[in-house]
Amino acid sequence: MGVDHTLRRLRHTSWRALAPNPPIVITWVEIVKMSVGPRHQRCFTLPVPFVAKIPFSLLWLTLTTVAIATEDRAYELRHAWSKLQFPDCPVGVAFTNEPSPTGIVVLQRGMVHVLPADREAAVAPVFLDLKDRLKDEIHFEAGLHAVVFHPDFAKNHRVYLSYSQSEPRRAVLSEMMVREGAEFRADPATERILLEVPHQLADHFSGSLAFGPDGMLYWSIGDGGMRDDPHGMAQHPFLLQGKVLRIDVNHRSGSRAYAIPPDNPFADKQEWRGEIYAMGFRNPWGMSFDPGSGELWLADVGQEMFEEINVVTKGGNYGWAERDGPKRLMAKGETQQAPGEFIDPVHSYSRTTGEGICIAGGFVYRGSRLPKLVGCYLYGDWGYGKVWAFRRAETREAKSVNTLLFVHRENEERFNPTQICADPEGEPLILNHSGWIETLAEVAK
Ligand SMILES: [Ca+2]
Repeated sequence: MGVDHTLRRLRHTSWRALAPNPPIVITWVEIVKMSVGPRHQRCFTLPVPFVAKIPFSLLWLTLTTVAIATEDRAYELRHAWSKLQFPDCPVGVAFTNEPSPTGIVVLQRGMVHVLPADREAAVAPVFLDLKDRLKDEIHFEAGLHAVVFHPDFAKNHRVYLSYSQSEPRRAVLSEMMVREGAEFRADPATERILLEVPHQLADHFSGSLAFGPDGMLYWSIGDGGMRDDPHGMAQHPFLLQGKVLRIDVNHRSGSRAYAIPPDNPFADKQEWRGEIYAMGFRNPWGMSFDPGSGELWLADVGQEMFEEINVVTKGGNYGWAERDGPKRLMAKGETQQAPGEFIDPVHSYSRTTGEGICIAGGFVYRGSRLPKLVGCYLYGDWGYGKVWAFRRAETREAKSVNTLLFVHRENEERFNPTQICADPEGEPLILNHSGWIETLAEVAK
């Protein structure tokens, strides 16, 4: 998951502010003023010397106070399953590609449950229990990251998993079977490891999975977890970190447990890993194909400036760690870059103006229940408890529109969206860190 960075950044900032000679200069501190009214939210930027004089208690208060909105909301959250609060953080959902789809919810510490067709059901049967396998995956972003069904699941009963492992630390992609005739449950004894990617730190795993309309499996992998990607892994053509991979799970090439599609952008280049579909990502989280256009949308959690949304194209380079959102990464200074070398996000928002602190992607809404949102990319911010709809401009002359749909209020149930997904009807399922799965409803006027 992409959320650990938020907590670490706050802690680091506090300690560095308290040190007599901060090793890293703090350039701003956000103070969010709360008041009642439509223009409720203001941010102040304080210069560094002033920050250094703020007592610890006040500094902590300012750094951990997040935006509390009080303006009217056009949309509200409702529990999508009224009686199901899971005892762990939901990080993904997936549905079989059948006339009557069956859904599952993936919990970070290793359990996967069937989502009952009855939204009033009180019990969600177990689909997979990997708790024992993941017992050492205790860091905030470690654990199970995704489980998806093969597009031909009804025939081949295969599912694909993405999770972290330790000793040695790595990201794992594997295949598992649901045994025919038995209860609807994946069998760990059938697991086949497809790919393992070494990982430096226990964060920035990314780990999103999606089958494309082309039948290929896409896997996003983070940059290895270090600040500024110091070894340039996300830009390295022969490393899989900081990339979106595209593989064919129905065939094998060489001694691989999968095949490299011959139309992958670097399939025939010896100095490149043929699995790479796109590159230059930090900690991409929330990957989905727009069923309308077939485009691949992917959010990328930022370091300290920008949270971004990308539309990923074959062979595209999305900039990390040369660029941070739509700008040059500060640590890279004024070094020249070739025009067109990197693809900027279709939308980004800033941490420095109180808009949010940790993006949670996201899907393009093609449902029917929320007609004003058709064609918009729905996404959220984990830290601030926000949900937005981003409508991309259709022409060069037009402007994209980003609309805030929902903001968490202080006196409400905890709301930290970890991912925003579509159900089989294309309606939103907003995974809440608290264990609930929410959906959106228009507020009656
Ligand atoms: Ca980027």
